[in-house]
Amino acid sequence: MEYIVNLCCICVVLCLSLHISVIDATIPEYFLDEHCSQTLSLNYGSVEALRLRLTKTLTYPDGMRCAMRIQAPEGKKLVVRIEKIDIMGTQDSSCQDGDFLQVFDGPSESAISHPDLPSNLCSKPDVGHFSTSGRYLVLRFISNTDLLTGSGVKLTITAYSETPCASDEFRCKTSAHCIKSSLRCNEHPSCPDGTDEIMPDCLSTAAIAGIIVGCVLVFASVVIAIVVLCVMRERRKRARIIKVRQLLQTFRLENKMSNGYLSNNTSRNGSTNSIAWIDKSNGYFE
Ligand SMILES: [Ca+2]
Repeated sequence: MEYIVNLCCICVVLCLSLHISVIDATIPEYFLDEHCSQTLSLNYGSVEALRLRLTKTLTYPDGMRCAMRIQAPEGKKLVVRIEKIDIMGTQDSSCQDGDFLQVFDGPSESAISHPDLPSNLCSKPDVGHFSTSGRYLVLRFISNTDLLTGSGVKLTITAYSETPCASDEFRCKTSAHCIKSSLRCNEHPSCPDGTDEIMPDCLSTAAIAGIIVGCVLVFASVVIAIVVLCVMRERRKRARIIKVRQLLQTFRLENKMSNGYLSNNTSRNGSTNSIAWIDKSNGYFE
């Protein structure tokens, strides 16, 4: 019984200790071809991140030349996680004869290409992320062909400040990036090392719901088990009482038999099957 009670306590404590909170998982998503020659400012209050894709449709026109600028809030820089770059075309090793994406580390297309990246990108580079040296980033897409397109581009771009982090910021575990705390556990990695989504600190809503349901089921099972055990215990108790009573009755019967006898006896007046107890002390038994 003590074990069951302890198990109940553990379940309750586990459920109560879960970090259950409503997480704003919304990061706006944009398409590069819808924002040519525009500037997107990462100034959404607590969000300060966006997801970027190349085009809204699977195909794009030939001869496309589209550049978009992204701006971090004052005093911050940008970190870009490369989820996917898959641009098809008549590719060579430098993508020069096909379609490609270019990344400029500055406010305009005249800025230098980012030093961590190839000048032209048509497939995912060796690095999975890069950071800007300032608050601006320019992405330019050029299509030279109208051949098959790839599965596209997926980037997550997040504003960050360098350590020490402010009180409303989260510090990435293995780097000096500070991102908004609201970007933690929103199912979209923003840190270069992805530690803003690390487990078990972050549990998805579905996982939390599953654990709560599991806890409830375990708790209900334990309660049912306790009820069943109590009922069985009560039944065993009653059975023991009945058995004791039967033993007492048997004992009393045997005790009486040891002091007299019970027999089908014929009465002296000739009647049959009458039952009589005759005490041994009266000498009749002999
Ligand atoms: Ca995140």
